Amino acid sequence: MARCLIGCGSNLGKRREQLDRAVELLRFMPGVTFLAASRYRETRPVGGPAGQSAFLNGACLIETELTPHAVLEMLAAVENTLHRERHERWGERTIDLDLLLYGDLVLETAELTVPHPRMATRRFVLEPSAEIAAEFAYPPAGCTVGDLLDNISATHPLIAVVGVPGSGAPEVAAAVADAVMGRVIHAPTPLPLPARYDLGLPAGSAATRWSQVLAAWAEPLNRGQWDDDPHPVIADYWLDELALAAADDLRAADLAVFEADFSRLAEGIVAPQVAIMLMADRAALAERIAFRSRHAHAHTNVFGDLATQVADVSDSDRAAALVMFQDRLARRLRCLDGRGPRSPKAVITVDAGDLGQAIAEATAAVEAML
Ligand code: A4P
Ligand code: MG
Repeated sequence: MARCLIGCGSNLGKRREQLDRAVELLRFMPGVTFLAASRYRETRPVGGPAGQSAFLNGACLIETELTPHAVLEMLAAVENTLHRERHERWGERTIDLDLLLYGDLVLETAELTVPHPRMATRRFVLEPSAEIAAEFAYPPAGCTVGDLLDNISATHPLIAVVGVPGSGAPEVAAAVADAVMGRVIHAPTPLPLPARYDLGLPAGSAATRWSQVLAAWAEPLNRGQWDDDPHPVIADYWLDELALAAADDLRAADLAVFEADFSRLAEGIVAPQVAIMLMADRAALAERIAFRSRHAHAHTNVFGDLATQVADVSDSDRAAALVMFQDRLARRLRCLDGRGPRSPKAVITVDAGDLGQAIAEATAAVEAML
């Protein structure tokens, strides 16, 4: 038997009746014990085409012997009974039922991702969920649903847009800040990728360079000078990226010094509640590196975060190195190599292949918090 948390939404037709019907149908499904339903809340539509009507959102808690895929099929059957039609992603719907959590399962298949990949920043999901299941564990962050709601309710949230050079993090951060009336913080210097990634940065004198960059990156995040502007702050970097890159570059003795500096500085800095991880594939990165080198003299800041080129390394090799670093960054962010004290509780992964699409996804994830 597994406990499941289910998110319900409707913004087309008789919203309340449709939600009531969905709850009713779930109550009488074979193999399902119904535990609780939240009240409904009216919420602003997040993402999707402009001009959509407001949603009613709620959540249900059930216990079931069905497998995760069978639960998904059951939800689809209920949606079909209530005339759910699918025209475009995030379009208007009579009913939407999402499997948010299935026990403590973490699963990623083509048809089903559990926990639901966008739930951790969604107030329209977390408020009704916390009402009926605040103690339900959210395994990716080692916390509860109630903690996730508290996390996005921080009075002065910091959102880190995280990506390798060329992923478009500065552009995405600036666009998100614009959309939510937030303040943007750009990395004071580019991420100095280690010499072994062969990106044309000078090797040697490494220890000094890393500690200078660390001081520069920590400065805007210093708790002491963090003003009390209530708007969200969107940074295009995460301090821990630096630790990860430095660990690749420094010799053991220098690394120990750097790590001691890092721990000391990190105590006084603000850690992000939310991270948006931009994932670009090798082809996209290679294309951007080539674009950047052709337009190096033009006044464009598109992908301005790409390190300067060296002639004898091909764009594709550099892109491959960046992809390697990106994978490690994603693992660190998702705590697959252990949770750190500065790890954000909410991590939203966004495909950075199409920058316009990435901006829309990232903006929707942040708007959903507010
Ligand atoms: N799928 C994978 N994992 C799951 C899961 N855990 N639960 C697949 C449910 N479905 C899952 O879903 C698309 C596909 O996701 C399914 O075929 C299933 O195999 P869908 O319901 O057909 O389409 P959708 O809901 O438009 O897509 P998506 O990406 O699930 O949408 P989201 O992210 O759930 O967002 N604003 C407010 N205020 N309230 C809302 O309820 N909902 C959305 C939908 C956007 N904005 C909203 C709301
Ligand atoms: Mg859905």
